Amino acid sequence: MASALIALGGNLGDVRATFNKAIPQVCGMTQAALVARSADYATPPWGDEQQPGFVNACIEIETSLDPHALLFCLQKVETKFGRDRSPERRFGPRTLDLDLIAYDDVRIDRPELTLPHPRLFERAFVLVPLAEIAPDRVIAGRRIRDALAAVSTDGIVRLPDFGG
Ligand code: PH2
Ligand code: MG
Ligand code: MG
Repeated sequence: MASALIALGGNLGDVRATFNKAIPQVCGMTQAALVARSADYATPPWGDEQQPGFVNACIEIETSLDPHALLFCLQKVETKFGRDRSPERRFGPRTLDLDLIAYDDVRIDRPELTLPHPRLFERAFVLVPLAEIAPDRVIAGRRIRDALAAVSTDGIVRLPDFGG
């Protein structure tokens, strides 16, 4: 079994409800156990500021799928929750984004999949939820809590528990 870290994001529709439905589907489809789930965070849009704010979260799963098979499942779940890549602009609005951040200590450098995620350390919207569930995990030689300390978390707000 491998430990995979997945970042969730979205800014169209009821994103928190989407997360709550998508997470069990990811686990079911990837023969995975959910190890940890962060809180949801409201985050300012990064990369393309002309769009609504995002909700972001991270999960850790234990899976027996290899990284490519896992990526394929994540894309299927994205599509199921209304993700349509055809009209999408880079860094633009989306219903559900499921990004594979790390898979054990595996390194892959291919057009369809780079592991660990190449932009992980630039993105407070990934590091904040990740530091909640895996502060001492070392990815590409950096401890997540240290990577978080090096970025600005301005505008990121932890949301109260869902339904609470
Ligand atoms: N995802 C993007 C582009 N910008 N900004 C935030 N805050 N959160 C995201 O998940 C996000 C983004 C494209 O995947
Ligand atoms: Mg993304
Ligand atoms: Mg993505």
